[in-house]
Amino acid sequence: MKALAGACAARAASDEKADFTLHIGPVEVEIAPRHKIKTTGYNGGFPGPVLRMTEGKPVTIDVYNDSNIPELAHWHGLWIPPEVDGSSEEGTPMVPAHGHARYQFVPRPSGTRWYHSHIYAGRDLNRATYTGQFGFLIIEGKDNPGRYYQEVLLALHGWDPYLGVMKGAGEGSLEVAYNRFTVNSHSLGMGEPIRVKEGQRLLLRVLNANASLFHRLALPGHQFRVVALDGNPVPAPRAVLVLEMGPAERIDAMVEMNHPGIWILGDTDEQTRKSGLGIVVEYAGRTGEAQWEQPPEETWDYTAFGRADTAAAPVPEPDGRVPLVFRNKWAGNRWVDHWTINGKEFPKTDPILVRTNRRYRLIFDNQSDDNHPVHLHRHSFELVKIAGKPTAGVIKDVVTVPARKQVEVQFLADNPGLSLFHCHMQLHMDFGFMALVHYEDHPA
Ligand SMILES: [Cu+2]
Repeated sequence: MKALAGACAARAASDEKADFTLHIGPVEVEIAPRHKIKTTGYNGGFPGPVLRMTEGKPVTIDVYNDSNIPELAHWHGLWIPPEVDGSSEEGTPMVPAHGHARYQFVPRPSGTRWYHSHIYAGRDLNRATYTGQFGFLIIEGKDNPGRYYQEVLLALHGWDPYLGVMKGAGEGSLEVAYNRFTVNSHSLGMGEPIRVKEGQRLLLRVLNANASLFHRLALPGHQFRVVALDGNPVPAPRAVLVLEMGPAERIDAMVEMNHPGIWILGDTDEQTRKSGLGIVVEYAGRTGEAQWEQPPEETWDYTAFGRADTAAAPVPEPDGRVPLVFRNKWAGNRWVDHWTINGKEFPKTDPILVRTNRRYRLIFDNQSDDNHPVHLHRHSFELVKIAGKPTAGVIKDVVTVPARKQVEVQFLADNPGLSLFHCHMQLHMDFGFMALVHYEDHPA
């Protein structure tokens, strides 16, 4: 089907009604008593509405931009054309201030996806992913087996951002920090709890919609059985005590409700949890204060969910290998670092050249002291090696490359057109950490 975007409002009015409508505009949300967040959101609040689609069934989305700046909504994790992907770097037209765009595409693949603003913010922390412009986009598989669980969607976000010199970051470099946090629309204890019954099974779909921070979550007395990463079922579902996720990552986890009480599902970092990052889980018939217990130290390891037989059945050799070296460039004391890929800052970064239907190994070499959650648009990739450890079968669209480590992923170039590759930390992507995939056999 033909991809359309940027149609004018008059034209849309004469067309069929859209399946979904988003209004971008100013919102005011009381995340805690006497603490209102004034930001830009979708349809009057945050998170935006849950967009539920069926894999393979075409959808029409109308986006009305009632804000004063040109905006873009990016449909994160979908295999759709660049004209509708929601990235100006790929050629998607901006939604003008007080303008409108209509998007039509075929949603795939199935799983936990999301949508968010995809514009430049720079040092303006009232823009892009710092705002309330984020929401779940769930693509149901064609043969969805009936639900035997209660589904709970949790989107994590940080508020009142500021630029400051952080402990542990590059010496003297500015990073973004946050004074408040929310899970969905409220700080810990301020919204409705997750109400459960003993013996019930929950499917948690967790999204880290923070513009720059990693989060580690625990629920005292319970285990998370991780069944999907970035919405894609993992070969080896496994129970863990702590979920760790970088910006833009999603985790689907089953939780058996077998430990009655009132609990805090929250960030393992005390300061972050006390600043709001958590939600109360309340068993029927239980009352009292919500309880927290610090979980034991546990290392998050993507390869734990991968295929164990990598020696016998390794990921096939690629048609091409693309080494990508990440470095920061000191810009001065109390300045924001710049970022380079193979020595160059976007838009001067070298294109990643591919040909249709060939397989490419991206070799990420992080020569910086930060962890980077890197994202490839319009494609999914398979994890091949994490810090020297081989794996296979874990399919993602964001992967965290740990500081001073290497990560290898492989993808099939089967979706021609420009595709953006970038660090999902807003400050990093805005200060150089982006590159474009070019299909040599389909010049843009
Ligand atoms: Cu980064």
